[in-house]
Amino acid sequence: MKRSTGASRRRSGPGVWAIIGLAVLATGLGWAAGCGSAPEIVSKVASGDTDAVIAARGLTPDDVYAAVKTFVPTGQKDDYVMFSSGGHSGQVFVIGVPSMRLLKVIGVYTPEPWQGWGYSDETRAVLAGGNVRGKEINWADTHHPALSETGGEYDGEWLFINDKAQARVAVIDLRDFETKQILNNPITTSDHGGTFVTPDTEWVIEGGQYAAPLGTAYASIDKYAEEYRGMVTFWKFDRQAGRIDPDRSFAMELPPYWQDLCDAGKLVSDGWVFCNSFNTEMATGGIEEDNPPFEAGASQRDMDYLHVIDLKKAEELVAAGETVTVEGMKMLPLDVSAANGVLHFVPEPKSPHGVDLTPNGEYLVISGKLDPHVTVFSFEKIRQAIADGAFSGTDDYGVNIVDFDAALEKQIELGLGPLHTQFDDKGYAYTSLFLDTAVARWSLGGKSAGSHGDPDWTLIEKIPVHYNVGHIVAAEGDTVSPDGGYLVALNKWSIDRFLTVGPLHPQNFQLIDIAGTGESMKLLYDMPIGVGEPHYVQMIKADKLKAWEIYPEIGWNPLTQSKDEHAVMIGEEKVERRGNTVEVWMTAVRSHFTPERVNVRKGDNVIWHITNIESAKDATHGFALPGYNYNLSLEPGESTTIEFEADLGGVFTYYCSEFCSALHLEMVGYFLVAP
Ligand code: K7E
Ligand code: CUA
Repeated sequence: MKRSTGASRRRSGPGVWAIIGLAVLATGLGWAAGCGSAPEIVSKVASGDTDAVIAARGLTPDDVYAAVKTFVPTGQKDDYVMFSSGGHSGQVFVIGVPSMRLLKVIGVYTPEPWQGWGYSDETRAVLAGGNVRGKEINWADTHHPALSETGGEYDGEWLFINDKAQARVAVIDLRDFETKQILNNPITTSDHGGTFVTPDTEWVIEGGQYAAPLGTAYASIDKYAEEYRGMVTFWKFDRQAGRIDPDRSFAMELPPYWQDLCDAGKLVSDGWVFCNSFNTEMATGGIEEDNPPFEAGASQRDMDYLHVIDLKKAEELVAAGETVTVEGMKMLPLDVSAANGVLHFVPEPKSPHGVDLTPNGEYLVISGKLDPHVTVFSFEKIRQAIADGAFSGTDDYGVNIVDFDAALEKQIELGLGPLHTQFDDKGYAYTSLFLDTAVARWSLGGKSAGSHGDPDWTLIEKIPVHYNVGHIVAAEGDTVSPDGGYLVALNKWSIDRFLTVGPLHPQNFQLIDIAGTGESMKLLYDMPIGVGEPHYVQMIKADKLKAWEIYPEIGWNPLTQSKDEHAVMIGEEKVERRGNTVEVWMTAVRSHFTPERVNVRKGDNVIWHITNIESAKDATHGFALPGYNYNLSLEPGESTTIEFEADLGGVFTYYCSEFCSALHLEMVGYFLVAP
């Protein structure tokens, strides 16, 4: 085989060529029936056609390595699945790794027509759970998806995600990848430190962002210190019901600092929660009145406060009735938390953003956006300092401040603009550097030291990414046992990377190989994504997901995850009139709806039950009712009911909007609305 592009520069060069030969061969054999015999393909590889392609496309050995490492042949499946925030789309993207193929878009906060999300009565009711004081909101700013955990490991059962803009949280069932619940936090207007879960998912954490008067109250901004407040909410997740139970949830009142990200303790720190903050200056803006602008006013101090929350103690106080109620939400008042040692502060430098716990739960990695170091606190030292009363003072609200040096384990200089940190299986940490546009690999020391053989707490290498990187995600990289292998940098915009598609640039997910040790990170793949802005992503082993391929029973209601009382079985189809109400029992099967005619009078109340009675995996039917804004996606076995007033007169065709069979175009019926 001819070596065309300096393969000898790579240690693994010959191996690469062998691998690509095998990959091409394997692919070729898969296609053998349609594309010539196996011997022909062997001779194609042997004759150097692969080299010719590589040469013609100008690929380097690194490119070929990356291609082989990420290529998932047709029919084969990915090793990992990423759940990505859909940013402003209010959705969740499901992406395979290493292929970086988009597998699904889950409708969450915004309608998604293909899935009928927001185009049936039941899904509209879920969306309405996110109304703000009764007002419909049809966008979101989703930031942080959180997979449910058991013992600090992803269990593949549930997914949660927040909406920063409206302080909402959503619950997605990973049996059918559908959203089941949306809640609007009644005491605040924005959030950010969510969603994060405790190691057994008893609590879904939602930390606030911009301080405001609690609930629906109004207060002049001159009363900022007295009347404005931050918060963190602990939403109780009922796994059996598959829902958050607001009645068993509670919030904690916090000072009007801007709480940012949170992380839940695990293993040694289980039962504790950590949220950082900025704007402890309590800047209130007002540049038009000669005040410092927010970006300066909120960055004057060298230190802000890491909030250290004793969740177990908070639960006890809530159980003891030490709460007040704000807009129906139980809330632990700030003075109660401060007096009972539920809340402590640790000074943290400098404009902090990410707080990430090491896999053993012992160290907290804090990234200050304006500090080239990451600051590592020891949980044990923090707890000891609290026990010893090693405080450097209290803040204006009476919260004890743990002495910085008493909590500090290490500061490691990584580069400019550190944001977020993830971990691997070898004892490395990875931190995104926004201003450097790079990802730093560094070795953990102390009780987290791994098998990498590098000295403790040391910067090992940086890999440039393209372009401004926000979060990063490693395989199961925020759990108690990260996998290593792959890391994805979530870059904001992608200047000069792809074909120009106008002045709004795609976001760019870059897949990085972190399987090796030392200075060996390799960029593998660029995945532009034309929907923004995805902030955070989690990556789970594919075999942990146990999603259904069809619903378990004919007549299934996805909202209750049980058989629907109005399910229509074969032979039960009918149309009944009672006064001004017309009730329709309909089945859908390839390739017809039964009944095929529904006659009503204008102004009638129509109740329409539809069941897809199929049990074949590829037998989804749509139900489009033009003019009435319905488009249902009825997966095999699914049943739903819609109810509406027949307020548009005329003749409408309801039809199947999913290309389900050769006679799909004939899967249609007439809805006749007589005057
Ligand atoms: Cu964008 Cu986690 Cu909301 Cu950092 S956050 S980037
Ligand atoms: Cu059913 Cu098309």
